[in-house]
Amino acid sequence: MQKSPISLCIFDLDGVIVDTAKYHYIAWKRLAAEFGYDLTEAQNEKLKGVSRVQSLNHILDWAGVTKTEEEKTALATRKNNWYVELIQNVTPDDALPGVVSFIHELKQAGIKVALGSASKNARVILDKLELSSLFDAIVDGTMTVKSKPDPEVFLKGTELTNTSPHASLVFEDAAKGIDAALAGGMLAVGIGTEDQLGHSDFVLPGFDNYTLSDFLKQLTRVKQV
Ligand code: B16
Ligand code: MG
Repeated sequence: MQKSPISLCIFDLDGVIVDTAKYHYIAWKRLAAEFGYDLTEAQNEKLKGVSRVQSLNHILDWAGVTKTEEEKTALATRKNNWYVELIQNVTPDDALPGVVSFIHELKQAGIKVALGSASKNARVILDKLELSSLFDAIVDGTMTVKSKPDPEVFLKGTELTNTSPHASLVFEDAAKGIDAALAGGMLAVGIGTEDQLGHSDFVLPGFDNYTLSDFLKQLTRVKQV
């Protein structure tokens, strides 16, 4: 098999490894209902990859509600408590189709693997999925100051694994995450649809039936080696 021009693959968590967006939605919807606002699924889509505080600010804007900083902190904490309760139900079976075997293939080929997630709960979720030990580095929302589209979360992954951003590639389901990877000088693969993620180097619907060999073929098309 051909050699990979990529030494590190960074995976976003929510929407790439596991679908926790449904739990974020339940918790945000419950919170919004408290101030009489009905959060829609379409709005929840816009919160993917967005930090907890920024998500709350968006919801308050949409609802036309103003809160003090103190109230916002209390609201975000309440939402997170509900979310944490919901993610207790996550099991290894919740990993999205094909992603775990694809990660194993990368590792067997000597390609490092890192997590780059905006979530402060990422480690708990990886533990529930029983995947933590697979990662050479785990970067989560507790380790960053700037949110995607800033590349900080992914650049930390390259630093922790001693890899150049130019030899790194990010798998992301959020448009802002793709922007972050490209801003950091990495290749970016969108997990989702062309219409949302058309600015990626290439787009996959997911990892179901996706192999290392498919990946290497697609890489040679986008990267001159
Ligand atoms: P938390 P990702 C993101 O995860 C989620 O997509 C986003 O909806 C959430 O608000 C954010 O994490 C923060 O999560 O409240 O658990 O810190 O896609 O970057 O893995
Ligand atoms: Mg995501």
